[in-house]
Amino acid sequence: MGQLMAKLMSIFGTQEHKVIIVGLDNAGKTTILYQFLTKEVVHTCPTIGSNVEEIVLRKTHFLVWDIGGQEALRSSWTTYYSNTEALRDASVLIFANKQDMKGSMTTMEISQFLSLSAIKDHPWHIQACCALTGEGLPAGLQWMHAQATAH
Ligand SMILES: Nc1nc2c(ncn2[C@@H]2O[C@H](COP(=O)(O)OP(=O)(O)OP(=O)(O)O)[C@@H](O)[C@H]2O)c(=O)[nH]1
Ligand SMILES: [Mg+2]
Repeated sequence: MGQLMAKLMSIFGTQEHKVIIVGLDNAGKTTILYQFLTKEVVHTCPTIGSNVEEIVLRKTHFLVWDIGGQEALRSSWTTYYSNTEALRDASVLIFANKQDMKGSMTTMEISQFLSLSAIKDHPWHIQACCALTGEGLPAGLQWMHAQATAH
C-alpha cells in the first residue's frame, strides 16, 4: 500500500522534497532562491532565521529552506535538519556563486579546497553560477530534479 501510494504520489506530483540552503553569509543564497522563483534579482537583507518557498519543476515539488548564514546563526542550522532519517539519503549541490566577480574561485579550485572528492556517501555536484543573471541556476535545478526523481 505504501509503495502504491508513493507511486501514485509520484504520478500526481504531490511528493515534496526538502531542500536546505546553507552557506556563508553574503554568499547569495536568498538571491539564488528568488532568482529561481521570479527570474529576477530581488533586493535582499541578511537573513535572520529563514525563508521558505516552494519550487516546482515538471511536477516535482521542492520545499526550499534558505537559512541565514551569519556566524551567530550557524548553530541553529541543525534545527532545520529535522527528519534526518530522510536526509540520510541527501544529495549535495554546491553553488559556486558570484562567478561574475573578478577573482572568484573556479569550481575546480573550490572542489579541491573543500575536498569534495572525499564525499563518498552522498551524491554531490558543484555548479558555477551567477545569481544576478541566473546563469548556471537552471543547470543546478536540473541536477536537483534528476536526483529527486532517481529515487
Ligand atoms: N556580484 C554578485 N553579487 C551577488 C551574486 N549573488 C548575490 N549577490 C549579492 O550578494 C549580496 C548578498 O546576497 P544574499 O542573497 O542576501 O546573501 P545570503 O547568502 O542570503 O546572506 P545571509 O542571508 O546573510 O546568509 C547581495 O547584495 C546580492 O545582490 C552574484 O552572483 N554576483
Ligand atoms: Mg539570505
